[in-house]
Amino acid sequence: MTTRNCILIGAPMDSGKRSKGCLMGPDAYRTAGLPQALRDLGHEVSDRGNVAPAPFTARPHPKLVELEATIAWTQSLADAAEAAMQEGLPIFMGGDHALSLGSVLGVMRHARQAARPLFVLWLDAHSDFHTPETSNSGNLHGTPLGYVTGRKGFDGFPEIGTPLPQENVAIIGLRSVDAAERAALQDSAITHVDMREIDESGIARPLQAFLDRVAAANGLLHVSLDVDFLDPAVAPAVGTTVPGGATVREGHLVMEMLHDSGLMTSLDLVELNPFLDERGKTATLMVDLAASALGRRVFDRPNRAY
Ligand code: HAR
Ligand code: MN
Ligand code: MN
Ligand code: MN
Repeated sequence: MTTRNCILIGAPMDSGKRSKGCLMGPDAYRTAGLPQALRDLGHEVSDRGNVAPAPFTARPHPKLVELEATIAWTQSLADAAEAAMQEGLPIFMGGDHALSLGSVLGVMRHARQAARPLFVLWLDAHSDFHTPETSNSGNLHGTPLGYVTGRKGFDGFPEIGTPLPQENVAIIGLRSVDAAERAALQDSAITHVDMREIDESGIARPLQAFLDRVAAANGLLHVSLDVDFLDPAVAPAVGTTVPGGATVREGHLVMEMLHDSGLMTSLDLVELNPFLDERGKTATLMVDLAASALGRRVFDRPNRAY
């Protein structure tokens, strides 16, 4: 198996939504044994500690939650992502999904320098394709795919340069999409796979089709894993639970296929809210999923009682 240089970056970002607790995520992943799980697979692992936001001044906004803090995190995380991509495989331990505003931006900058196309796999119940204008909630964790694909309205955020092409994005696991997002998604070239399609045809087929496109383009692949991709019965530690999500095995199969493809070059683990967990079961499952993405085979898994 190829040894990877895994760079763990804590992103205790909690500004992407009103309800708090994701700031405890990085330490929950450490406590659940993420660094050792990856070392046990033979990888180099360096935990770089936690990133902090760039300096900012908070101002009240009529709709958007913690806009300035979110912009400040986007700045610092984009820099951290861009730097880590030079050295190895960054794994962002979130933190809410707004952290992907920065992680994906930094990876985009790296891909541009490396002259490689970037692809993004978004594993989520939600499409996170809002703009600050279309968002009803004002929660910016619902916007990162809108931002990186170049939708308008991200005033004050770092310039993204050439947007990520819609064709290079696949969202898998959908079951909660707001009306404005649905309209924009249907008009887009983003691949979007909902739970009904997964129920009917399985998760492997659309994933493999996307991975084949990444491979054919010699692309980099950023994977963003939202806890709520998983069914809340097995992954309760998330503020935005939606019933009817991916099973434990569907989650592992995605990760195992990612490993076999050899294509993944960066990973976000987002939306874990340890305050809502049950005896660490969600943190443990997320660590196991990350281990599968880095080569742990189902045959070799430790015995877990989820
Ligand atoms: N679409 C809803 C909103 O914009 C919920 C967004 C939830 N997003 C999270 N989870 N990152 O994906 O408020
Ligand atoms: Mn999300
Ligand atoms: Mn979600
Ligand atoms: Mn469509």
